[in-house]
Amino acid sequence: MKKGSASTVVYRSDYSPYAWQLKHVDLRFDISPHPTRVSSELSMKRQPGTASGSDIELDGQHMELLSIMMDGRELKPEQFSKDADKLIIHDAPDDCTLNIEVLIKPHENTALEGMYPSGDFLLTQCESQGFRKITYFPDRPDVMTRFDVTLCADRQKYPVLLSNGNAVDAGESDNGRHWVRWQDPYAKPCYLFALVAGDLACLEDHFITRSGRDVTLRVFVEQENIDRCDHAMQSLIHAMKWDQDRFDLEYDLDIYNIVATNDFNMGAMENKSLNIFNSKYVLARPDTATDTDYQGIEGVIGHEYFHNWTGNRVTCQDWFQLTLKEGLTVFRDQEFSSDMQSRAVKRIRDVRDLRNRQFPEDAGPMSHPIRPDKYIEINNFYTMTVYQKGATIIRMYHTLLGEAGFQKGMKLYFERHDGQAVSCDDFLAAMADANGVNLEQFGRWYGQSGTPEVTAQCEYDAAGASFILHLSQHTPATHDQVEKQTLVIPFAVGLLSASGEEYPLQLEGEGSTSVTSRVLLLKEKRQSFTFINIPQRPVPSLLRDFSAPVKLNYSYSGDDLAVLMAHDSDAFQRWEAAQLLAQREILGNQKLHATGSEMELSQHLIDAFRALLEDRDTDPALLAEAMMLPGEDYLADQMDVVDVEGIHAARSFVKSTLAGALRSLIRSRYDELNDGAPYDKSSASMARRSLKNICLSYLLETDGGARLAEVQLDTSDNMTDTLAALCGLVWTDAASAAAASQAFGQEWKDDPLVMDKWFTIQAVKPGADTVKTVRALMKHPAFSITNPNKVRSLIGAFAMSNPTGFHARDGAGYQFHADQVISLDELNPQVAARMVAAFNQWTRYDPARRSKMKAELERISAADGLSPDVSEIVHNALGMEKTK
Ligand code: 7MF
Ligand code: ZN
Repeated sequence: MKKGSASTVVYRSDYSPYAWQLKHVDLRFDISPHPTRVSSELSMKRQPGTASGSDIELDGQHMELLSIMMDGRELKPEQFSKDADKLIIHDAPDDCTLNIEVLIKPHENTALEGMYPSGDFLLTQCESQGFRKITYFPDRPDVMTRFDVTLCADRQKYPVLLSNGNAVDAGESDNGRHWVRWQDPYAKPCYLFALVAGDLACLEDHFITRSGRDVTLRVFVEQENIDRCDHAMQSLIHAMKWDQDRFDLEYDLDIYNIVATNDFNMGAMENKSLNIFNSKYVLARPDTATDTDYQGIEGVIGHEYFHNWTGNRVTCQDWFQLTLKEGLTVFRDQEFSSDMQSRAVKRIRDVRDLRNRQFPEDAGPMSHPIRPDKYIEINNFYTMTVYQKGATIIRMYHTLLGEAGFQKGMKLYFERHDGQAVSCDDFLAAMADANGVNLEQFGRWYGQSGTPEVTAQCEYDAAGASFILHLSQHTPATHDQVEKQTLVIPFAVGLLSASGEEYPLQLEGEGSTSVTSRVLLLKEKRQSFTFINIPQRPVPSLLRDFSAPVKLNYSYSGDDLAVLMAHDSDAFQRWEAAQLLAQREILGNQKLHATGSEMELSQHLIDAFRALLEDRDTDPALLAEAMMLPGEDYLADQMDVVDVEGIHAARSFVKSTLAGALRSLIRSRYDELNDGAPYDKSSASMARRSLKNICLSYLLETDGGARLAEVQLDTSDNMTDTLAALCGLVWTDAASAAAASQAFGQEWKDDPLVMDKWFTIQAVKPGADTVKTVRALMKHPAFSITNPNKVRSLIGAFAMSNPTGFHARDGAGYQFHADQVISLDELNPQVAARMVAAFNQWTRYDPARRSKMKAELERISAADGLSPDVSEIVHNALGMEKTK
């Protein structure tokens, strides 16, 4: 389905309120696959004080208009005008009622936006601008109204009929049809509307809120999945309790429904009281879902639940303010997961994600501030920047104001804005006013793109027992913005003695203190901080807990890193030191590889890893994170011109050399963790599995490793251990790999989520040949180009997570990928736009690869009827050349 409409740029500065108030809307859906009839009644009132002109502008696309009435009279052709995107009603009275009837065709909808089928049921996805494909409506988040919805469908085919709010009435109609009437008492923007119709099974439970409200909780899934809903339900109950305990926020309706679908463009959607989820984030059973899946479900269920206050009760004035709800809700789901699991491990994973994915985005052609100033296709701005960098900016408020101050700000935010559509400025004002502080300079984080660099220099005065920390900041120019301002950067530090004790941090001019970790505020271009009563030259522990989303320039000595790794009281910092050590080792070897010299491993890293393997006190999940070498993409990001093969070779060399040097220690840790205890999903067990499987991945680099993996595969009672063993065999090209993979594929051929894993394992196998495997797998019966999960797990995984495959020298990976983007764009522009972003870093490669990628971008750009989604990304990517 092509969008067809011309690309136009939308600017944040052009915002103006809608001229009409929508007092109420009544919708009726006569549901059948081809087509569905949608009847709406809109009660409109002109906003007092708006400019004259009495046209009513409604958005609408891809639908057949059957009739329009105003105040009970059919409109004559001259009373309205209509084009591909809009319906304009002329000369409307100040108070009027519109009745509109349209036909839509859910079964022709492959874009999965608006109303569409999944399996045998029908559902909707409206954020951000999908409602305009359902009926003519002011499709903008600042138009909030109460919805009454009647769904009418065949009882046999669609026994379950769901929408937002409360089911208030139901009955039978002719021809075996039935109807259900839903009423949502809260005004909401139309992007939060949803309906679901089908033959779904449900798991039910209850949650009694703090004030005694008995909420019915239901998880709806296709019949065969009913035994995979328990973890989602438990996660929902935990989320509801957590939001009361930590944020003082309670649920506000008597029903909370969750529906799982295999066909979804993204993770999940927070529609009021009717969340819709990608089945990946609902369905779990020990034999089908990994520990990462279980944690992902908890996080996403939490995220959508938390939106009920941060997003639904208080929503966004316009889509430029997306980070208002998303950055804040990601911060809330991160805190939820931290409180439920291990805080340090969660922090490490979030920071790794930000560095691996958001930093490159911000240095590339799609660079934008967390609150963008313009867009062509808003769907392209659901980005790592808006979500993940947005969450770090909320985290910085928290760091600056403390938990109590932050909660005071949240309370004022809800007092002022409940029921409103507001802006990021309103959030900042609530935080500032509640705490009596000025956050004006801090507000620059909303408008400035790019990753700031902070440079640290240390000076120790032995005679004066003082230590001076010189900090300076600089934000490099980005593709979208050249001039950069000075930011407020909360910079957390500690100072350690050579034997690992932490010194009290007393700044010059202050009284004595026992505090050993503190947050310095870097507000100027450069600032110096003098610490006194420091008896020996200390090892600085800088940017503790990653207190700001910046790149730190500081050259730690190898000895400093060893001290931090062994002793820092901040677990995040111990991990960071291990990563820096490993990164140096790998990048050093990449240089040797590039000059044709023999690669070598220093004793430093071997000693560091030995210490990890002998550590019996630290959380095994943290040890596992520390043993995980930096990824090839992150390493690539540290180089001016990416050396694809060199990075792969150096990283493999470091891994296998470590494995060889420490083999017996790794083996004994593996054996100790591989204790045959039956599976359980406690965090302690997940932690042990993660360390066990990291050990296995090292052992697979040594003789006999494959045998261990084969035994683990045979005896495993859970998907985490199974997948770790299978991945290990496939990626190391073990003799048994092909048979093991074939057996797995056969066993799970009818299970879409497990088959996604199977596609990914094969798609990310390193090497220039993998493109052939991927091409062949596209013909597998379990693959489907119209299913976003399949596209992501095969094509996406290959292009984004297989550097030696995608960047194969002959350009076969690029060509394959461009072909897929072009055919996908005709079906699902949103997913195609996500895929084409694999080319965004093209200018960072050698000339031969650059010109091949550029040629593919140009080929895509020239394709017929390209969607605005793909065209915006490609256009920006090609524009990158000028700035290089
Ligand atoms: C956790 O934000 C973090 C982010 C929009 C769709 C879900 O609730 C959402 C929706 C996109 C990208 C990431 C996420 C979501 C969307 C997401 C989900 C869980 N409002 Br697009
Ligand atoms: Zn969200």
